[in-house]
Amino acid sequence: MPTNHRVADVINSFALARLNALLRDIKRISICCHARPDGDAIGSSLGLGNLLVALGYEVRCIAPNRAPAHIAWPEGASTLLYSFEDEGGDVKPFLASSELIFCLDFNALSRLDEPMMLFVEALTAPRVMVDHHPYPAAQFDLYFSMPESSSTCELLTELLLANWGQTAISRRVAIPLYMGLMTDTGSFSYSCSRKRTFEIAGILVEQGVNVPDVQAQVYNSRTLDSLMLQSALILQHTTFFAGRPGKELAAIVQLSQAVQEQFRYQPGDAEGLANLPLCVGSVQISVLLTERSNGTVRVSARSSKRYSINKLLTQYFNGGGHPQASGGTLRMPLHEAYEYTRQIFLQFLERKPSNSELLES
Ligand SMILES: [Mn+2]
Repeated sequence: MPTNHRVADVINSFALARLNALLRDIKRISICCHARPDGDAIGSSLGLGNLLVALGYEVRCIAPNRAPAHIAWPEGASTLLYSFEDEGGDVKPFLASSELIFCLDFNALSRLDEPMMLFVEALTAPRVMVDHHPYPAAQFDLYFSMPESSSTCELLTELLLANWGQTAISRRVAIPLYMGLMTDTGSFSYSCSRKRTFEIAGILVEQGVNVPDVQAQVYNSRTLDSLMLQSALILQHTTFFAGRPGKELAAIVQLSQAVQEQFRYQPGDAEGLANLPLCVGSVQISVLLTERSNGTVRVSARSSKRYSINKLLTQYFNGGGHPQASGGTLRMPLHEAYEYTRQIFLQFLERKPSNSELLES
């Protein structure tokens, strides 16, 4: 895992001065987020995009892949949001002629996935990273990195407050930022929610966010297929293991290509699925294995506060992330990925000294 020591881990006046110098006398700005964008990636992109448009810049938010509908609704999405894979709105010429590139919610260019990564890597415009994942790569010109921040949207709001003040956060800036804050924290339920997260949420509400409306747009806008997919996966394609019968400690959900076809799977349909087994009292670790059409398997792992899994994901799954929410990729068929994952987590759970504490409960 590459590390970098020039990283500014707080929003200090030196970093802000550099940002403002980069923004001076330029016109065209691209905002990029990670592949298979989530609420935090799209929310931070649109929040910053709407603010920069209000300041007079020409802006495009470019995600590697198309954003699912449940997160692509905030104002600004229809005019600013494009995907590299669709190549709509001349994204390549726009990117190539951008004078500044914001990189939001990712810490290494590889998170753009190959076609877009290779394209962006070759550009000479300065890159400003704003992200809450630990260990950023040495691929950016300016860093706003804060791993203790719940989400990129929390950190970005902090940055906007520090540089432009609360009045610059209009309703159309606040709504997407709140969406990302809400989705990355599981509606403020995950361990990443801290005092400052609620303060930031309060500021966004003060700027005009309608809380139940955002909640409904994101979570009550699913298709029947996606609900049926989720139900079928839990009923037929989830294995609970480790611990004692009835008190299993771990779960693996397998989302095969066949099941994806059966339920007309769309990106976003599995939203929240990796977390779902954690709602069982005994379950401390949950893994979603998604079979991709290119033959690889996407690994999405979640854990309770008792276990930190990001190092394990780096070591065994070509990935990484947050202590309680990490991802990776396996280059093997799904059934092998399942066996491999089960073995790794069985060993991990057996090795943990905190197991004794678990047996008592
Ligand atoms: Mn995030």
